[in-house]
Amino acid sequence: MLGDSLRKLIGQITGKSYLDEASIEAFIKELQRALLMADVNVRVVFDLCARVRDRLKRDELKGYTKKEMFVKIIYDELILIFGEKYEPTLEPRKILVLGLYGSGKTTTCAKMAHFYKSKGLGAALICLDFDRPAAREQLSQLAEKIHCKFYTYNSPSDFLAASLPKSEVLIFDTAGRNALDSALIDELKRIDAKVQADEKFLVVSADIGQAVKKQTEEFDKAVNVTGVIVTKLDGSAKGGGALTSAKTVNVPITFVGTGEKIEELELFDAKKYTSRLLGFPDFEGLMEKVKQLELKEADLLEEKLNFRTFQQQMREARKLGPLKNVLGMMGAHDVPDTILSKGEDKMKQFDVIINSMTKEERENPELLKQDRNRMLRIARGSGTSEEVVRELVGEFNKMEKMLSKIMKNKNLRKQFEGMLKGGKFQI
Ligand SMILES: Nc1nc2c(ncn2[C@@H]2O[C@H](COP(=O)(O)OP(=O)(O)OP(=O)(O)O)[C@@H](O)[C@H]2O)c(=O)[nH]1
Ligand SMILES: [Mg+2]
Repeated sequence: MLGDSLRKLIGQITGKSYLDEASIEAFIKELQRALLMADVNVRVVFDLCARVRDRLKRDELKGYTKKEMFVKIIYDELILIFGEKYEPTLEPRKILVLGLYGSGKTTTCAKMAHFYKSKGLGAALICLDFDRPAAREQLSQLAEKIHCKFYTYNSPSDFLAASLPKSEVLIFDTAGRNALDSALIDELKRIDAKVQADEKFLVVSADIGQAVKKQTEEFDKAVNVTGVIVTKLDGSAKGGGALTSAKTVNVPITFVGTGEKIEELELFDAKKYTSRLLGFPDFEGLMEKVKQLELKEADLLEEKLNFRTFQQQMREARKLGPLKNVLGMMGAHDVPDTILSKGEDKMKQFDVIINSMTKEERENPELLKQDRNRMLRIARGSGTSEEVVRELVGEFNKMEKMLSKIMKNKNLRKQFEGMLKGGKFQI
């Protein structure tokens, strides 16, 4: 799936301790590959990659690390190729639904009627598929199911848009074809002239592949498409083509179908969709958190380490919320859940233990390290055991060793970052 490959890529970027030109280029190639595999149009992919390269050179870091900036640029640019957030007009209007055979027109008409009804509007379904008697039956059953009005005609000449209610959302289902041939174009043009629709939504199935660009352009040329609906997004790994085609003819993706059921229709929101693809429901919030965490790391390097500062660091890390997301963002993708949840429990225990120390002990770790009686007292006072206190001292020692090494060697500072990001250090 596109999401899988993108998440893997983001993990690799954030997990890398140092980004040089060569690795950036390799990651961009990987991004290119992931998008092409998902059937995103070649032109769109190359333009996107060019913009990523360009912004990497141009954009100020604004407090982000280069890695975060890289991820953020990818995120921003993906949003751009998917479009925007669709805000439907919640007023009576006429919506004409077009598309090739089996793309999901009829189902989507009913889903949309259900959607507008849920927003308090009246909705009616109108069958303009004169090719198959079964089409009429299908839409009529759906109308019944969602309790909305249904209109049908024996032939195109019987149909008169003027006789339809004016105060409702009217949704017109049309006939499909194997391809957009001249017969279909003529029929759609005739219908279009009669209906005088406010919206003309082209329905494309997510698995359509590279053909989508040409198809969207042709429909647009024939009847001026105003929006695209992508269906079957639940079943395809290749939705990238369909989702980016709308942008190429400058219309929005309006709705996406995510299943066969009436309720399985969503308003499209490029930001939300991209965040979901990358595996971060609240991407911007997360970026903010990671930035804070990195600043804390910087503080840690400046400040003398003792149990008081150690405790502060742990608390900060805990405040950041779902540790898995934060560590994931920092590249520690391989950290299994069990270690993470154990990590959080441990942190709580460590916190209580540090609270049971005297102020002196907190400021002077040496006092504790050499004195078993103190350890036993703290274990009793915190309701833990000597074993856990020793574990805390052990963690503290590890951190201290690491920090003193870093202090002696500037280059190691970078490695420290990498180590935190590689998940080897459990906070
Ligand atoms: N999984 C899934 N199936 C869908 C979705 N939308 C439609 N379908 C299924 O796709 C099939 C075709 O849907 P229709 O709504 O009949 O398509 P159509 O474009 O009206 O077809 P024609 O009128 O024959 O051109 C049906 O089996 C639907 O249940 C979707 O979002 N997800
Ligand atoms: Mg149909």
